[in-house]
Order: sequence, then C-alpha cells, then structure tokens
Amino acid sequence: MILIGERINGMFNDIKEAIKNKDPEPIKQHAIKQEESGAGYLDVNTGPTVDKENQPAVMEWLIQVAQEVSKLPCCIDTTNLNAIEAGLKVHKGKALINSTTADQAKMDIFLPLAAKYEAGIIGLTMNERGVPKTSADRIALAMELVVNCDMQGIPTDDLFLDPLILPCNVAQEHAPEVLETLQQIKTLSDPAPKSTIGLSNVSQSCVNRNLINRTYLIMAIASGLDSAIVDVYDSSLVEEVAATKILKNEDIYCDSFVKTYIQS
Ligand code: THG
Repeated sequence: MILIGERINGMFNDIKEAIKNKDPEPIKQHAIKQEESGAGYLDVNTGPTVDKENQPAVMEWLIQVAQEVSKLPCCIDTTNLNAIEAGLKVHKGKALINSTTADQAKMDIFLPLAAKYEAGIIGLTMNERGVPKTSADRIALAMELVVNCDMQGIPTDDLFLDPLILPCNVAQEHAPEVLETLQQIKTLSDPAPKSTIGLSNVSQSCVNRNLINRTYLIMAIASGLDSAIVDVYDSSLVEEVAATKILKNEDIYCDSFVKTYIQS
C-alpha cells in the first residue's frame, strides 16, 4: 500500500496563502512532515484559485520547493497539460501524473507525455459523459485505459486506475460500486494495473470524517487497493495500513508495524 500525502493542495488555506505570498515554508513543512508520517508520494495541486496561465509556473515552484527538503516523488495533480509538463521537467525521480480520463482525446495527449518522461499515470474511470454509476461501466473505461497504455508502450504497472470515490452523503450508491471495481481491476491484465483512490472525497461534508475515511480505506484495501491519496497526519489511519500489511502477509511482523507503531 502506497500512501500519497494529500496536503500540498491549494484547496487548503495555508497552501493557498503560501502560493499567493510565494512563501516556501508551509510547503517545506508539509513535505517533511508527510514524509515522516509515512507518505511514499506527495500529491501536488495548485488548487482552484490559481489562474490557468499561472498554473505551470506555480506547479514548477511547488515541486522544486517540496523536493528541496524531501526525497519523495510527486503526484502531479492537475488537469492542465502545460502545468503537468512544467512539473515533469523539473521533477527529480519517477513522477506520477494525476491524471488522464478515459476520454480518447485526453488519452492521446496525456499517455504519450507519461511515456516521454517515463512517469507513472493515474487513469480515471470517467470520460466526457462523466463518472459512471456501476462497476461494469467503470471497468469498461478501465479496460480502455489499459489498452491505450499498452499501445503507447507504458508498462501496465505504471498505470494507476482510479475508480473515483464520491462523497457518501450525496452519492452513497457509488461506494460499493468502487469496491467492486477495485476487485475487478486485478483481472484486467497480467501483470495487473495498480489502483488508487482520493480517499478523503468519500467523507467530504460528513460528520466524523476520520471514521468514514478509515473504515472505507480498510474495505478498499481488502478489495485490492494498491495506493491512496490520504491525510497521512491521521496516525490511526497510517497504523491501520501497517496492520493490513501484516494481515495480507506483505510484511514481516516486526518491520513496518512496530516502526509505525513506535513512531506514533
Ligand atoms: N482522485 C485523484 N486525485 C484527486 C482526487 C481523486 N486529487 C484531489 C482529491 N481527489 C484528493 N485530495 C483531497 C484533498 C483534500 C480533501 C479531499 C481530497 C478535503 N479537503 C477539505 C474539504 O474539502 O473539506 C478542505 C479542508 C480545509 O480547507 O482545511 O477534504 O479522487 N486521482
């Protein structure tokens, strides 16, 4: 299970202010603290308030600042093609592009970029018609993403399929469909593509968000989830992930579990 730290996102007020004031300190602090908390990647998103024309420069700056203090690779989270490429140009190590949809026009642009920079890429199981309701329709789009990656020479395990979890207070019927999709992703090819979700989406505007997040994460891991964009400052969540590694026989008992447990 790879944890992608969600915190360097202009959706959060401290990051929005840091971008506005060109203050690198909050970015650095979150890069260091998320790495210490168990993140394997840093999600980097300029947020909704940065103008389209400024997004490439802001993305470049965020990635450079984060990688000055952290050895972690970044998950470059934007729909803006120029911002993705600006980020890829300055990124050290193997980046993860977040994301392309299964829209043919988008795949034709974003997948060659992943191939060119040897980056991983998240493929969302949605297209120009939106997010499908059923797992069957999500899997049909997942298959399109697998086939197109193959045609572009992208190794299957560089593709992270994201079945798109939505807030359970407004789209409750999607939650079990996403779990079913996660199970079926493993049957699509050999080797199978990886999977990911933006976990905190599931609890947006809900009460007791951490409980909803943690419970859904365990259910998703049991359904085969390989990675997730999460709040790594929720130490109970990180401990639970360490415990799942033991119970799935992925890690020797004393290693990650005790390390995570003692750290927290
Ligand atoms: N899939 C992929 N990428 C994604 C998502 C996804 N990137 C963005 C998002 N979804 C995952 N990241 C977050 C980050 C924060 C929150 C939710 C998802 C969040 N923020 C608080 C809120 O909206 O209530 C902000 C709180 C604050 O301002 O302090 O919940 O699904 N591939």
